[in-house]
Amino acid sequence: MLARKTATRTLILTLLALSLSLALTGCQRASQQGNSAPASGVTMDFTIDPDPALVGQTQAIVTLTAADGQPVTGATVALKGDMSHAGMQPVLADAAEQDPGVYRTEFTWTMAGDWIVTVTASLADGTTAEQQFDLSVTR
Ligand SMILES: [Cu+2]
Repeated sequence: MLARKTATRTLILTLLALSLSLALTGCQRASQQGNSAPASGVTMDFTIDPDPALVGQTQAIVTLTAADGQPVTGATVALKGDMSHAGMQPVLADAAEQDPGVYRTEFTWTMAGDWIVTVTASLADGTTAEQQFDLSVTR
């Protein structure tokens, strides 16, 4: 009798722990909505061409503007695309400066759905600006 009670309690605890961990992983990304502002005073703009994004290869354009309105030149700009669900490889790309303050790269969306693009700009003055952009990709 005592052994059976313990077994039942163990089962309940296991189920509780399992459902809790599922709930946590399911909500992990939902709390990251909205764009986080970069700390350095640099304004970061992220656009894609074509827009709206379709699955496959597109152009991703990052524009960096200083607080005084001048283009931010000489930065190293890295992009990382994550989908809102777990279990996918992130898509990585480095953008090259095409015009002053305008950084461009080819970017391949590997699946339709909601993406979170993290843009990290290492600036010439040694500081780093990072911002996340939400993007929906269709077939
Ligand atoms: Cu996916």
